[in-house]
Amino acid sequence: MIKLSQLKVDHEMMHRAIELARRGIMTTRPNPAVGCVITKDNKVIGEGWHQRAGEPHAEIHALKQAGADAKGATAYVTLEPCSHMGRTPPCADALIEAGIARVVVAMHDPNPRVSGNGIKRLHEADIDVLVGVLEKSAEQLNPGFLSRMRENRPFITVKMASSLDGKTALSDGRSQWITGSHARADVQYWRAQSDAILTGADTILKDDPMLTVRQSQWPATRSLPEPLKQPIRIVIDSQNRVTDDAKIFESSAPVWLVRCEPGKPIRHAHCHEVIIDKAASGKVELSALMTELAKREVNQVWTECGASLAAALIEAGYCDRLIMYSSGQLLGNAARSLFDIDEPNTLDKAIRFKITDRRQVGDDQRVIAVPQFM
Ligand code: AOF
Ligand code: ZN
Repeated sequence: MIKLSQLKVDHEMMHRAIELARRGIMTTRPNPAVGCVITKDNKVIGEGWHQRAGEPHAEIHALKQAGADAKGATAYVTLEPCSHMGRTPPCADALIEAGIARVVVAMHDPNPRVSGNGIKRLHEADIDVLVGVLEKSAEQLNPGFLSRMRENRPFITVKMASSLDGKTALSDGRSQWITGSHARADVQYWRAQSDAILTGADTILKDDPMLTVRQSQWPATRSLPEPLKQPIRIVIDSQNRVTDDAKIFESSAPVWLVRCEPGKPIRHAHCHEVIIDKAASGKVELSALMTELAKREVNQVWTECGASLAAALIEAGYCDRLIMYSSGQLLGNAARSLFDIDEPNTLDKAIRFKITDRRQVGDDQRVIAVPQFM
């Protein structure tokens, strides 16, 4: 039996480990963000977080700080310590070698190369292991990594911006700018947490966006990740309509053109074609695209697209989170609507989301919603 006072300390320390892990959410991909705290007599003697794939894991940084004092100490880790030889050696072995006596873990690592083996190794070395402390909060650190490991597809956030009456553009397509600069700065923060920004050829041809993370638009209240890792711009271009002169090619960040067959070559050092089967609709088969993105280690996708791709993603079940910004304007009946979906026959057949967060961003409102399965 663990004493109540020890459970309280365990929560506090894991809370700190989660805070540390959060520092990595914009830089660790394709690896998960992980934090670690090492304590002796309930006093912190080492802290660490994973910073970049290829560099040491959270436990290694924390062990280094703790030094010889790690013998007999407790380690708090937000993810099961790894047991495999990846880009770096196994953390479970490092904890054992350092003489750690107790390990508190927030959640299992669903990576099939680890998946319980890290914990098993610690048990075999007679280390006292407790799993599940602040598990829900730890899960929220890495929605993309967890989705890729569990569902074999990325975690997808569909972002849309509209007027107060749910319109995204005037009937002639003009849409810049419906929401204000604060909302656009907020978008920068979400882009920076994503491995990729997904859009369609229509948006490229109509709005000609750059889709990069830009220092000039970064929210003043947050620090810019250093060094900044630009997301991959993924464009669904089923009919090979994107050409060399699109603005996305003005940035050196990677572009993946998702096509059903090869098109005219693009002169851009980091532009790659990704060939995906055509669906009956004549468009890219979304399920095949998702599998391909998982294979390419894409964890989190942020979409900035039009009404038809957004609707296709929602209808295919590839929208894990909706982020909607809305301004105070009214654009009227003839203006374009947010989602290109058919009207349900009855209200109870409507696609439903559950609103989980709502806040003011500058002059606009931001709503976060998750799909509600009935
Ligand atoms: C940990 N601590 O801080 C992280 C872990 O290629 P590698 O060596 O970087 O291993 C990557 C895998 O290790 C990753 O897919 C995930 O399963 C685990 N991440 N594990 O013990 C850490 N970042
Ligand atoms: Zn590790």
